[in-house]
Amino acid sequence: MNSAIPPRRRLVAALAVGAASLLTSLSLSATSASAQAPTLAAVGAVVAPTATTAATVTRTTTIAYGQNGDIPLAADFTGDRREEIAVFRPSNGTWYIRGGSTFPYGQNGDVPVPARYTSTSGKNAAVWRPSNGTWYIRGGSTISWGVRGDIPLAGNFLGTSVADQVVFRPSNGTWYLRWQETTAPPPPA
Ligand SMILES: [Ca+2]
Repeated sequence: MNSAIPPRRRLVAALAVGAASLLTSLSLSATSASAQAPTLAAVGAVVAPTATTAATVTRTTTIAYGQNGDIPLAADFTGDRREEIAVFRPSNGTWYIRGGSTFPYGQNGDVPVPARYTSTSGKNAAVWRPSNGTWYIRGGSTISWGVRGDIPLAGNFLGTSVADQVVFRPSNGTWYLRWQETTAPPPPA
């Protein structure tokens, strides 16, 4: 068997065959890995898991909503306990709520501060206007609280049924909180 080929040449030939086989194998492996790799997600598509444990799967997604200059917001406007993706567009003072409504509220320069200010199930659209330190709550009150230069925040800091109006004043590092609460009725006369 191959007795005409000197032993050294047989060894070289065998190595060449082995190398070719290895290259084929690597090529197949690369093709296989490529086929399994997640493709670049289209907008809104869910990307294949990037990390897994026995109990947790991490997923990512991308959603195109809004444009340059918009202020992104996350709040449950619809009252289903899930936050909507939303943006406030300063250029036209309009709120765009994904899966919800689009409506004008506020003006350029306003700071959006959505929160549950009223007893509705969802959060109210609201803006704080730096020029006059006023809160404008859609479906609620207009409240003067804060001055130009303050940073407004909305949150339930006091544990009442609705959100408080809060401003942080950078110049003195002070928080100014405003809230409403029900007092006990006066004793009978
Ligand atoms: Ca919602």
